[in-house]
Parts: sequence; C-alpha cells; structure tokens
Amino acid sequence: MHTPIISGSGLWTPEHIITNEELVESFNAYAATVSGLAPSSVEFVEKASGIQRRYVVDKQGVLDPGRMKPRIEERPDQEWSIQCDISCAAAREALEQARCPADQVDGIVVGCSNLQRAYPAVAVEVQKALGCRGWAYDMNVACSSATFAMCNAVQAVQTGFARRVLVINPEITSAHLNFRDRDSHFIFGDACTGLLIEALEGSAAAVPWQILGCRLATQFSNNIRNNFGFLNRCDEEHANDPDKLFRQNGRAVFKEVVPLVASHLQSHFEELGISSVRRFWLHQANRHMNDFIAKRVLGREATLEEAPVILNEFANTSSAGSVIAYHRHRDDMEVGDTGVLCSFGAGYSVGSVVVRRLR
Ligand code: CO8
Repeated sequence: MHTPIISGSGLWTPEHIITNEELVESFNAYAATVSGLAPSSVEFVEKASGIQRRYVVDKQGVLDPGRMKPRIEERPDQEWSIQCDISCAAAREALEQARCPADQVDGIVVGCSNLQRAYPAVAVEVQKALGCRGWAYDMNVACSSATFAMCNAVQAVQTGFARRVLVINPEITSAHLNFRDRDSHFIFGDACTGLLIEALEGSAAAVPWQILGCRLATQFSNNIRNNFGFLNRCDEEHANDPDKLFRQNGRAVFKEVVPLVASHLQSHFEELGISSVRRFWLHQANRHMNDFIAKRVLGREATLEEAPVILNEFANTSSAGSVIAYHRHRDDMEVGDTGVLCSFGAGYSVGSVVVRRLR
C-alpha cells in the first residue's frame, strides 16, 4: 500500500464581494413589494450565522431587486465552461505548490453541490484544459463533496490505481440560492478549491501532509433539499417552484447535525488511536454550529487557532469550506501536528479526513 499525502492546495476566489449591508438592502427593497414579507437585518445575519460578506461570480444581478440571481452568460460549446475555468485556476495553484506538472496527474475528481450540466463531465473538460492523463469524473454529495472525493482519491493512491489525483470543488452556490428567501438569502458564497493527493514515494512536495484516514457517513434527511433536476421539465405546473432552489429547515439541521458530526469525529479519532488534534478545519456553514461541534469533541470551548473560521469572509461555500480553512490555516503548524478536515451537509452527509504534517 502507498502512503497518501496532500501535496498542494489551491483556491480560486471571485472578484466580487457582497457585504451583509448590500445584501440586506437589496432583499428589503424586494420585501417592500411583497405583502407579509418581513425585512431582513444585518444584525440577525451576523448574529445567527457569523457571516459578514461573501464572494460571488456576479454582484449586480444578485443585488438587483428585480432579478436577484447572478448574470452568467451561456458560453459556446467550443469555450471552456465557467466551472472548468475556475477549477483550472484552483488546480494550477495546487499543482504549483506540489511541484507537479499537470501531465503527471492520473485522475481528477470534480465534486460540488451544483454541476452546470449533465454531461460531458466537467472533470473531463478540466482534464483536457490542464493537459492531464488518465481519467476524470464528477460527483455530488452536496457540502461533503470534497471529503468524499478525497476519500476516493486516497483509495486510488493507496492501492496504486493512480499515483496522483486532483480533487476540485467548483462551487457556484449563488446560482442555486433563493435570494428572495428571508431565511437563507445570506447563507452562501462562491469559491473553488483544489487539492493534489498523491503517493509520498516520488512526490516533490516541500510540505507533505500525510492522510492518516478518511471516514464517511450518510443518513437520509429532507431538511436540506434542492429539487432541481432533469425531470422538472416534464411537469410544467411545478417546473419553476421555489423548491428547485436551495431550501432548508435550518433549526432542525443545526440540532441534528451537531451531535452527528461530534460523534463521527470522536469515533474516527478513536479508530485511528489519536488523542490530540491540533486543528479542526470544519465545514463553514454556521459559526455557532462549529463552536458546538468543537466543544463537544474537545470537552471545552475551542480557540480560533484550533477551529479557524473563514465563513465571516466567504459565507458557506458548500464543499469548498473546509478546504479553504485548511488552505488558509495550516502553515503555522509544526511537523508531527495532526488536523482534521470535516464536512457536513445535505444528505445528511459527514466526511472527515485526518492529516499529519510530515515535514
Ligand atoms: N433577518 C431577520 N430575522 C430573520 C431572518 C432574517 N434574514 N431570517 C429569520 N429571521 C428571524 C425568524 O423570523 C425568527 O423570528 P421569530 O423567533 O420571531 O420567529 C428568528 O429570526 C429565528 O429564526 P431561525 O430559527 O430560522 O434562526 P436560526 O437562529 O436557526 O438561524 C440559520 C438560521 C442561520 C439558517 C441556522 O439555523 C443555521 O445556520 N442552520 C444550519 C444550516 C446549515 O448548516 N445548513 C447546511 C446547508 S448547506 C449544504 O448541505 C449544502 C447544500 C449546498 C447548496 C448550495 C446551493 C445554494
């Protein structure tokens, strides 16, 4: 069996930022035209979620109260698609950090909550655009798409099925967020992350992070849903219902997912025989959720150093969240330190990947 490592990470961030103030102003302009719809508030958003702003691929379209969705032009088939473009940007940074030429990559897994088309797979397009060999496929486990994709990559590397696999998470959440929904209009942001997972033997990485173990779990729930799909056009009456966008029962998600994730992490650490974890790169959906999860696992409040927060800047970027936290908050860790990337979300789904700094 080969030793799997993360040898590089990359992050693509859109150029547009929407602050809570701007988002709430737009929502309230819309709400003023709908009888019975209460206004949103900046204070609520920040207090309930910890989110202060988010990056989006298009700002104007989202903030226009007459539109409230991003303007993203359809591209001709001959051009790289938007998800391919942002995937390549994140992947190139990861490859550069790993000191790995693109033609040495054997496999690509693109995992995210919303794929822009059914086929050809975005991953295969990325493979062509980057000049990688081997195979590529897309997958979707909502917010857990990154950790589940990492697990696939780890197994491929361990068994020798592939030497190097790129895991990429192009999350354009703003296109499937209902900006007219008071309960959730502030929750999401756009970003794309990339990781190179490869065998330690033969890697040129300056700072390899050994992957000690992956653990995945799912449990069916209707509390987070998005009913968008290819069958929608077969029922014209319901084709444009708001439930074809993201919706959730946020309170129930909060209550049910916190204990699920905490016990998932505890059993994963036990299984690996790990007693001390220096860093928790948690999924970034809600600040309080992360505080509760870390507290349950540690038996005390976690510091910001132990459980870093990026959702104040990015909001919930779905599967990219825990990878952004890892990408931004790991350089200060010592050789031998252990950390965990952990995702949770729709499904429900929970994924954890435990890593240790090797050099
Ligand atoms: N402004 C002002 N007040 C508001 C607003 C608002 N915008 N929204 C609600 N309120 C009010 C309510 O009316 C309510 O008032 P009252 O008490 O008088 O009835 C009060 O605030 C409390 O409402 P809630 O109970 O709804 O508020 P919470 O404290 O529960 O906070 C949260 C709401 C922030 C949504 C919180 O429940 C939460 O974060 N839950 C967890 C969410 C989560 O983790 N979801 C994961 C989903 S992501 C995923 O899995 C991937 C899917 C990816 C899809 C990407 C496509 C977009």
